[in-house]
Amino acid sequence: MPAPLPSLSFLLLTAAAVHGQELQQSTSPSSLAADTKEAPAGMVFIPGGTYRRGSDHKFNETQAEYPEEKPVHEVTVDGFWIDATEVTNRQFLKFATATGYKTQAERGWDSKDFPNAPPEQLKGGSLIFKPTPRKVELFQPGAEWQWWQFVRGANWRHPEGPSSSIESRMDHPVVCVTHEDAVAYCEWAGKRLPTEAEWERAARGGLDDKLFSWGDEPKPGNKWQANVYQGEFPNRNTAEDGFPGTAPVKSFPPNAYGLYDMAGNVWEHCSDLYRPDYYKTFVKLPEPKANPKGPEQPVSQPMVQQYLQTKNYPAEAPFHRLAWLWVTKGGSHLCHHTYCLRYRPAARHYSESLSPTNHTGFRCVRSE
Ligand SMILES: [Ca+2]
Repeated sequence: MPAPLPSLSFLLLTAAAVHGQELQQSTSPSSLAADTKEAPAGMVFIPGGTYRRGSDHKFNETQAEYPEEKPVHEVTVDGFWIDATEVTNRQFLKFATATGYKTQAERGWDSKDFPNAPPEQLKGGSLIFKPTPRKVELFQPGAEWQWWQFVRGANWRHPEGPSSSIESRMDHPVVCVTHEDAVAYCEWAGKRLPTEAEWERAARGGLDDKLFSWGDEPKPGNKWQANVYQGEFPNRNTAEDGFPGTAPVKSFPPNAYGLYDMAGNVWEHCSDLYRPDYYKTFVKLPEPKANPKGPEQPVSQPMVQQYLQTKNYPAEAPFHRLAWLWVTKGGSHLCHHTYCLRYRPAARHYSESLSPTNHTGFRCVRSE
């Protein structure tokens, strides 16, 4: 079964009053958008065209399944520019300094959105990975709470909590940022988040039907091609690839388009809403299918859990935007082949803005 992302959706269970309400607008730095008449430095042009999106790869019986990637189908995207690397702490600091922007994890949550939540639960923070002391059963319901903890005061400036710092990690990807935080940065930079279709086009580097962004071999030449997790997840990280956590961007070879860390390191926010059945509905749409922007109706994590069990979504009333699921791509330094073999271009996962994590970041694109 797919490994779920831990969620703070429980906040919403005590906040029925917010259903149907719009999210309070956060500080928008768009008025400070940079003047970018030409493609900025650090971007790579991805040619437009048609490619085969998704994967129907047959994994062995010891591995998880990834039905959300099926069926494989053709998608056409226009050419676009994309950042060669994930947005770094150095870059995000420049944005935050210029605009005064505070991320969701820094601001915390608004009591108007969660009138029944205890004040302590509204303080800002992020989900932080903590290794378990011993081997654990990975796939039982709620198993992920054994290695994810919500830490007050954990945010992009303090990725493991108040006593941690990015001082020695300025070239690492920024983490603990939500979809909205990433959008705010993109607007300031005169860019935008990639669509899921653009992201996979870029990650494949022209290699349709290949398992990884470098080919089908997990470890060609006995060399790790991405910052992922080695050893026994989640209790023993051997960091055989050299990095027990995030790595500085460009620490591993680029793909054929010259893009770094399209596999592993941190999950990357896309502009699409996430639905696990999106590809199944997409292939039934009438032509043309160029430049798809994802499903129109959001789902929440509880809705997805019910869908995975029953193949039907609950008839749920409109729910808070903070619980909308947004697509993330690429996998992270916490992906292990037995549990989350998602450092593949076809892999799909999600974020919700209730749950910033210290293995999720982003990169930006610009239209041609
Ligand atoms: Ca690693």
